[in-house]
Amino acid sequence: MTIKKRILSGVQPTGDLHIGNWLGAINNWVTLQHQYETFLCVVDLHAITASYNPKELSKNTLSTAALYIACGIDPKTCSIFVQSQISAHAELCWILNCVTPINWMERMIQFKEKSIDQANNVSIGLFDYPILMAADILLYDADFVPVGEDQKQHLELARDIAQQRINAKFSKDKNILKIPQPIIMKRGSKIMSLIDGTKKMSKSDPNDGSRINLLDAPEIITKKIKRAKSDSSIGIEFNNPERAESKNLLMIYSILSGKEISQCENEFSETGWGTFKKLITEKLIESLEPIQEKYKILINDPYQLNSILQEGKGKAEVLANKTLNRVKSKLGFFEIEK
Ligand code: AQP
Repeated sequence: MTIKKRILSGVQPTGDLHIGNWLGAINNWVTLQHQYETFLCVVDLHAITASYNPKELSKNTLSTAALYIACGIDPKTCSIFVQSQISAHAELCWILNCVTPINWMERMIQFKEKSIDQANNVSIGLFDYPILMAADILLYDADFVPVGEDQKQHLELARDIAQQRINAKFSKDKNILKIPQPIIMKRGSKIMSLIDGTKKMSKSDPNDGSRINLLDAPEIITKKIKRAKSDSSIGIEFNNPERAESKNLLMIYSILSGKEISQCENEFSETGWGTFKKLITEKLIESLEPIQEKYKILINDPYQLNSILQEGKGKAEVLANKTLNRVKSKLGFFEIEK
């Protein structure tokens, strides 16, 4: 029997999951889940790095897990778990904090971008976000991490910390931590905002009209696409740098329809925005309908969801504690003799 390579990934329960999270992350996991041993985390400790509502956190955590499954993740094949349920994440994060130079962190683009939005309310947690993410990945000896464009720099950091600050410093022979490789998914790796094609579609954008949420009703989708930014040109193009919104919507259409970008470009070379918006609205509604139906069933069965998360926790915890103990032992922590 060949042993499957392992992947790990996750989404923050920071609000309503949108088509960027789906097409850029979850949809790729669905493709990869049978080829790899798959661990999927709801990263709730990351979700508190910006201001949040404690009344919503637990609800969003459950809803995110339900959406993984509604989008096609098979809980019989994959381990789905909640990050805060496994204390090894926070513990390894602290150890990694203590070996990572601060100037490595000052380069992190996502921190710079997000701290602008948060003005005077930037937490140490937001600054530390990439190290917690490194701990998430490294705890599970992940071989691969499927990442979108926006997370590439964070994975690079995780690799550097593991190699240069742990393995090279604390072990002469065998690696203490496995060095993960990225799986860069090309299509959908950056879905942009509906109201500004140069900005990433994001859960935390205060304007709900900037994104299509996975649970948006058909009439909301219709309204959002109607109001989505367009331009005065005829034809929906992909490669014109002046037309970011056209590129973004064509990309979304191409993924949802399963057609190549070039095929879509030909199909819509003479099409006006009004017609194209109608077609993409129909595609979105049709694609999200089965997800929404499955979600409704799952979220109304908290007993089943809990038992899936309980089982995922059990499998994840064994691996996480094993890695944490290996790191602590190599880094010189006291161990009680048995
Ligand atoms: N717009 C996007 N296009 C493609 N992929 C995206 N992802 C997020 N937005 C897009 C991918 O979704 C996964 C999980 O994201 P996350 O929730 O952990 O954090 P994020 O990247 O910061 O996502 P958001 O929606 O922008 O959340 P907030 O606003 O809370 O920060 C990642 O794999 C990411 O690449």
